[in-house]
Amino acid sequence: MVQGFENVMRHPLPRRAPQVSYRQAEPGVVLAEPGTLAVFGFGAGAVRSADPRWLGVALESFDAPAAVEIWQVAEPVTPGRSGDLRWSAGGGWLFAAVELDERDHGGPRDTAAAAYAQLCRFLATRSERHVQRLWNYLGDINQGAGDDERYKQFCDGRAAGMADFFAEGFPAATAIGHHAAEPRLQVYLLACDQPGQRVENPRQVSAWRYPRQYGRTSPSFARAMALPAQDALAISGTAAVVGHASAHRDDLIAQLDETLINLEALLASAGMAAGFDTQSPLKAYVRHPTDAPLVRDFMQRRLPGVPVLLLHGDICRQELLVEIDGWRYA
Ligand code: 3EB
Repeated sequence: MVQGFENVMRHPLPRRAPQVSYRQAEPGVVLAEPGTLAVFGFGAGAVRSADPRWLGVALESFDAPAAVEIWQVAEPVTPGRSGDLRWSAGGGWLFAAVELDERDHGGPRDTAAAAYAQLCRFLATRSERHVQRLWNYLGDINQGAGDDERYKQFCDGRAAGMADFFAEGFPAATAIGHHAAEPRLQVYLLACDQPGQRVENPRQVSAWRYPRQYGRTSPSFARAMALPAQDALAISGTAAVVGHASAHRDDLIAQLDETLINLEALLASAGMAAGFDTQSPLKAYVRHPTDAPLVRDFMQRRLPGVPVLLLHGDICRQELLVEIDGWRYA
């Protein structure tokens, strides 16, 4: 019907969320499947691919053999490159990734500024400019004291590189430290041609309002993002932070308990049913490799059946031992 068509043009159907899953598979096989927007491997041993949709994340997996993470959409996907960026787009969705060597940019601040400036410049040329979710991985994240800590320098550079691109609000994000030999900053994102809805956690001070003690530049992220069709929640890195303070120093299990309470609070805040399920892939970033079995046991006990990728990563506050991020489909 003509009237229906016009209505669709003015109020396009919300874009269905990409399907995110973990699988034991060769990247080549998954990249050949229709609708594959991105594929991620983890750690130095991951099989490589020259496809722009492939990203080798600089975090080691505690699982052997390590799974790959797959993003799939319902429509055909076009890959491309632009400067240091690799990207792919299909069905209104966009994956973009940039990897920069800090030695080419002079430290975490200027590297983050360069990465974000490139990403924002590219996004401005695209219809898929509504960033839903961002991931940041940088080396030695806790090195340096006070405002000089590398994470805080990264926060300064990220904000400078973003400039006013996220003036209406930040996307959901994760920032984790890796232990790769090369000082690489990896930033990748999921964007859409329709806006999502930012979600905050009533138990936590919004990160962009953290008091001065956490650095010159408040971290630029929302606690979660409800994707345009409200059919999935993209959950930012979530740790044992209550108010703005870290809770349960030196107590791994208490931090995990607190983190689960925060995750549930986010689901409630998003108006979603409680709990995670077999369709809700999560990642647990574990600071000390010796804690990995304890984290795995905890997750299996408290979130049975939930796919969890266990990764070795440093949380951006020295006292935090574990952080969880991921997805909940409605
Ligand atoms: C926190 O709650 C933990 O700087 O992008 C979590 C998620 C954290 C994202 C970021 C930092 C970031 O403050 C740290």
